[in-house]
Formats: sequence, C-alpha cells, structure tokens
Amino acid sequence: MARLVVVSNRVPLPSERGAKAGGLAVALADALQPGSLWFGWSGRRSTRGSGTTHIQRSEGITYATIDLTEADYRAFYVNFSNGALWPLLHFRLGLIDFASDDYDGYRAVNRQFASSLLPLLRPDDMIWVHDYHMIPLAAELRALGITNRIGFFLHTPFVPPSIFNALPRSAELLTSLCAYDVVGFHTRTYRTAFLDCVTENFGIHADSDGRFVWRGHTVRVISDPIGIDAGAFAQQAVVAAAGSDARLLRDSLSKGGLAIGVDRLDYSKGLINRFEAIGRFFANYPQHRRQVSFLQVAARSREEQGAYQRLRRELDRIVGDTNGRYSEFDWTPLRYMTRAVKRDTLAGFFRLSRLAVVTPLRDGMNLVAKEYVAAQDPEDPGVLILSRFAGAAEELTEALIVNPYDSDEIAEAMHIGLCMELEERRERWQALNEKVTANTAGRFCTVFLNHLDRADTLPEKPRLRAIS
Ligand code: ADQ
Repeated sequence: MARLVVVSNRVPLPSERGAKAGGLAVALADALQPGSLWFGWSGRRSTRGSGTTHIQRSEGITYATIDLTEADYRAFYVNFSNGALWPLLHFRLGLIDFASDDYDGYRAVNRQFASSLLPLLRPDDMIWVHDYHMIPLAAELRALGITNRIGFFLHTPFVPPSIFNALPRSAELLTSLCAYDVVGFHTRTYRTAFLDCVTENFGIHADSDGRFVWRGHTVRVISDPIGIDAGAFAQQAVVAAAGSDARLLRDSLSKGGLAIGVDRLDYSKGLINRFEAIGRFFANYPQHRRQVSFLQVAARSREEQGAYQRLRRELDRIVGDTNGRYSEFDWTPLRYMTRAVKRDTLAGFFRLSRLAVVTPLRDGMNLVAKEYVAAQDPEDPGVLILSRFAGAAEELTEALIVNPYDSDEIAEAMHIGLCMELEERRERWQALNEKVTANTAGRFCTVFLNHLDRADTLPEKPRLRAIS
C-alpha cells in the first residue's frame, strides 16, 4: 500500500499532545494508518536550525520534525505566513505587512523542509501538504527531483484575483501552487477564486472538472469541505455535560441560560463586532437581562504580533464597558476567558448552551459551528448563529445566517434564537446534524486522497501500488 506522508507547519507530537488535540490531528486521524509519516516544524527555535531531524514513533506513525533558527522563525512564520499571507487570505489588505526579506525567508524555510524531507521519502509515497505556510513545498521538492504525487489543502479561504494580486510576489506563489497534482479548498467559492487567479494571471482556463495543464503538468483543483468526527464528539458531549466542569458552569448560571462563543483570539473571528452585538442585545432586548449569560472562550494566539495585541486590548475594553453597563451584583452578562479549554469540556459546554454565536468576518471553514451542532441534545437542541462568511455557511444553511459586520443583525438573531419554539429548533438541528454526520473528517480525507491517487502521473513517476 502507498504510504501517506503528511506535511504541515506544526506537527502534533505525541509527546506534547495535551487534552487539546489540534484540529488537524483530529481531522487526519482516519487517514493516518500505521506506517504513515508526519513531517514538519518541531515548534522549537535553536541556533542549529534544521540541521537535525528529530524522529518520534507512536502507534505505528512516525513523526519527523526539524527546528528553525530564530531568524527563520521570524521571517517564515511570524512575518510572512502570519503577517502577510494570513491577512491576505482573510481579505484584510490593510493588515498586510510585506517585506521581501521575509518572503525570501519563507521560501528558504520551504527549501529546508524539502531537503530535510527528501531522505525520508520513498518512491511510491503520496505526499499531502497542509496550509498556507507550505505553499512552495511541492515546487522545492520537484526541484530536488521528486516526482511523487503531491497534494495541497488550504485551510483558509482563497481570495479573488483583485485581492490576491495585491500581495507582492503573488504570481510566484500562484506558480508554486501549480506544482501540486491536486489543490484542495473547503468550498466552491474558494476553488473558483483560485481558478480565476490562474485565468487572470496565466491566461489558462480549467475544464469543468477543475483540471488545467501548467507547463506540461496537470493540476486538479477540488473543493472538499473538512468535517469532524461527529459521532465521537456527540458522545464526548453527553459524558462531559454530566461531568464536574459542566456542573460548575450550570450551577453558576442559577436559573438563567447560556450562550457561547469559542474561537482562537484572532481578528478574523469577528470578536469585536460580536462583543458589540452582545451589548446591543442587552440594550435592545432587556427582557433577556439576567436570563442569559454569554461565555466567550478565546484562546490566545500569535501574541507577538501587533494586530493581535491591539485586538486583545480592544476586546478587554468592550468587555469592561459591557459588563460595567449591564452587570447586576449577582449576574454578569459577558464572561470572557482568554485560555484554551479542553476539547471534552468544550463539548459539554456546547451541549449546555442554548445558543452558539459563530460570527467570523472570514473563515476557511470553522469547525466550532460543526462541533456545536454535533454536541446538541436531539430532544432539546440549541440554535446556531453563523456568519455568512464562514466556509461552513455553504453547508449549514439551516443555521441563523448573519452578516458578521452587522451587530444589530447578530443581536436580533440572538433574540430570535432564544425565543425559538422547540419544534423549529428540532427541525433546523436535524437538517444541520444530517450534514455534520455525513460530511465527516474521515470523508474529507477519503475524498482528497482518492483525487490524489487518481492524479495524472508525471512521465517518470513511479506507479502507486494501491490506494492508501
Ligand atoms: P482555526 O482558525 O483554528 O482553524 P476552527 O476551525 O474554528 O478555527 O477551530 C479549529 C479547532 O480548534 C476546533 O476543533 C475548535 O474546537 C478548536 N478551538 C477553537 N477555539 C478554541 C478555544 N478557545 N479553546 C479550545 N479549542 C478551541 C483553521 C481555519 C478554519 C478551519 C480549520 C480546519 O482558520 O477556518 O475550519 O483550520 O480546516
């Protein structure tokens, strides 16, 4: 059987895995059979940089990582990946901080990844590369003579040409993406945006299956929405809702209900507009005061970047303002934690919540929306409020879909959700849950890897022996 090699910026090392399993580790669990290899950055910075490849094995899977130097970390990870590509891919041109030295560092680290991965590769490996940090990896591997099938999946949105082309050196990135055999996106919208970039910049039109030929090599472009292991998450939710954390939370609410938001603390998640909406909600619908508390869990992220520090200060200010204005001595409208919460605890909190407010300004998919659906009690489900700009909105159309920039609309949706009759809540939830249980993480992997397996071979490419 062909071996699967996964490459991502960070590798969820078994030795470091806490209770919060990373989203990617959960998504790829089904695809990573014993024998697979996962390669990436160790998360460590050292003066020696990528000189040594560290190997760990767990449950038959090999985890191979390299360190980065401080300079590489800054240029590749902090400055170009998160300071230029992330805002670009989330439609935030004003936040892009581009420097050509950082771009050169980004390419250099991708070259290092390729040369460290090279000795670990076998001729029949299928290589699956993840996310925006690693766009040039296939081109670097091809330059070293690797002809294996290589696929790429982007976890963020993709932007139309009018936005993409604003990034200096964007044509080089687009060329790099054409070195993959399969390029995958969460939604048809992002797939179309990518194909539009190819047409506008290179004058190439894809066929109706999303295939085009670039310098003699066929690229297949697909949409493949990521999902969750809905059954396992639902079970976790049942157990955790009866556990001690959920009990403490329930007791702290006295007779009131709970609304919840769970995100990384990132400007793409729409937290400022959401917090303003919570203020509007208690102002416009005073009947809900004391009857509901909002819990926002916002795990701190990328703290060394100015945009994230400014966001945190602004959120602190709005929380203080909202709570100062509406709190009673025995009731707090907005509870705000800037820590990650364990996955199973979160599942229990989701099940307790009458409302989830998932309002990113842009989001590749947003798995919190799917997790909230999976965690509900079928007899008495809560209501999902979902941004029209989350990838998940293309699938989860029975949620209350809102414009995340419109705080009044979010506030109104919160009111509608809290007042919704049981019958309508059940109908909406059943439709949502069917989708979440059908489009699982396992299905996502199978679809992608089947496409990769069927990719046209390069002339000298060795044949795969079987589908992984
Ligand atoms: P993220 O931006 O991290 O992922 P998301 O999909 O919402 O966004 O969450 C990924 C995982 O992290 C989920 O399992 C979620 O429960 C967990 N998580 C989020 N906030 C948390 C918190 N405060 N505490 C604990 N756990 C938390 C990127 C893209 C998304 C895309 C995913 C997967 O930005 O659009 O859905 O990759 O492709």
